[in-house]
Amino acid sequence: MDINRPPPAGAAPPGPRPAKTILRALAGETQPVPPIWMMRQAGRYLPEYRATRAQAGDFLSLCYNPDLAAEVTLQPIRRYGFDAAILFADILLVPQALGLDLWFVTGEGPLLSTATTPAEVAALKPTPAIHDTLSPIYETVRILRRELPAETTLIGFAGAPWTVATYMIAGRGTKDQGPARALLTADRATFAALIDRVTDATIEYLSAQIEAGAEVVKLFDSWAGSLRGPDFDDFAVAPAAKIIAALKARHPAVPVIAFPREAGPRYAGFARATGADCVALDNSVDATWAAQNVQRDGCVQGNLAPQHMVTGGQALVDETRRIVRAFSGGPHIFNLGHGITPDADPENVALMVRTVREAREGCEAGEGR
Ligand code: 1CP
Repeated sequence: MDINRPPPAGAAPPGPRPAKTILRALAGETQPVPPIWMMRQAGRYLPEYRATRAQAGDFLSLCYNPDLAAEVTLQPIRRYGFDAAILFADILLVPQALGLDLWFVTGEGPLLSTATTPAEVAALKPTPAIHDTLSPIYETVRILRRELPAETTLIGFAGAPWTVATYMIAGRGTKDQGPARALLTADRATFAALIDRVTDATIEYLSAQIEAGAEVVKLFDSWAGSLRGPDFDDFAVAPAAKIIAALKARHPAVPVIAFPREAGPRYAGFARATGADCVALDNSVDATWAAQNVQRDGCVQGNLAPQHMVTGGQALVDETRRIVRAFSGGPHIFNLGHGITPDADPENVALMVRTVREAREGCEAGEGR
C-alpha cells in the first residue's frame, strides 16, 4: 500500500485500500495525478444548469426537487468527468429547516428572517424537526448513488455553524460579517446558543446525508477569516471539532473535508485541532507554504484562483501546473480556492482538467520543472 503520510488524527482505522481516487487521497495516499473536482461545479456558468433551473422555476424549488437536483449534480460529471460530484443543495437550507424564512432574490442573493434575541433562538425548531424540511435532500443523495459512475465519489456538505449563523443574524450575505461580529461582542451567550443550535442541526443533517449514501462530507466555513484570535478557536475550530467527533463516532470510515476559508496562518494545525481528514485551501494561501505547514498533517485540497476560469490561457496552465507540483509530495485533491463564478468559460474548466491529468506526463518529460 502506497500510504506515505501518517493518517490525520481521527482518521479511519486501516482497512482495504479504497478504489476511488478521492477516497485514496483522503486516506493519505500520494497519487501521481491528483484527483480533481471543483467548488460550485454545478451552477450558472453551465448552459445545461441554467436550462434545468428554468425548468424548476427558482433556485429553492431546484434544491428541493430530488430528480432535478440530481440532474444538475450529474451535469458537470458528464461534461468533465470530475472525480467527485457534490450534492446540489445550499448551506442556507439548514436555517430554513430550523424555521427561518428564506428567499433567493435574483441579483441580490439570499434573504432570511433572523434569530438574534434569546427568544428568537429559543423559538427555532427542535433539531429532529429539520428532517421534515430536508428529507428531499436525502432523496437526491440516494438517486445520485444509483446514477453516478462507479469511479465518482459523492460529497455531501453543510455550512459550518459560524458561516450559517452570519446569515441567520444579518438576514443576508454581508461583506465583513459585521452584524454577526457585533452580536458576538454584545451578547456572547445568545450568539453561543445560536452556534450550538446550528452545530446540533449540522450533525444530524450530515449524518442523514451519510446514511443516504454520501461518501465524504465537507464543512464550508466560507467566512472563517473574519474570526480572530480566541473567537476563531471558539467559533471556527470548536464547532468543527464537535461536528467531526460526532460524525466519526457514528460513521468512522467517512472522511471529512474542512474549509476554513481565509484562515491564513490558522490553516496550520486546523486538521489536528478539528479531526478533519483534509483541509481545503483558498487561493490566498501560498501552495509552497501550505505543502510544508498544512499538508504535513494530511490531505489538502485546492487552490487555483477561480478567476483563471474566466481568463484562461497560458496563465491558467502555468498556475495549474505550479499547484500540482507544489503539492506533489503528499496527498492532494485539486480544486479551486473558492467557487467558480457565473462568468467563467466552460472551455477553461476543460483546459484545467486536461492540464491536471497531463501533469504526470509533463513531469516525466521533464517539462515545467
Ligand atoms: O442563481 C442560482 O442558480 C443560485 C446560485 C447558487 C448555487 C448554484 C446558490 C445561491 N447556491 C448554489 C449551490 C451551492 N451552494 C452548492 C452546491 C453546488 C456545487 O457546489 O456544485 C454549494 C456547495 C453551495 C454552498 C454555499 N452556499 C456556500 C459555501 C461555499 C461558498 O461558495 O463560499 C455559501 C456561502 C452559500 C450561500 C449562497 N448560496 C447562493 C448564493 C448566491 C450564496 C452566497 C451569498 C453571499 O455571497 O453571501
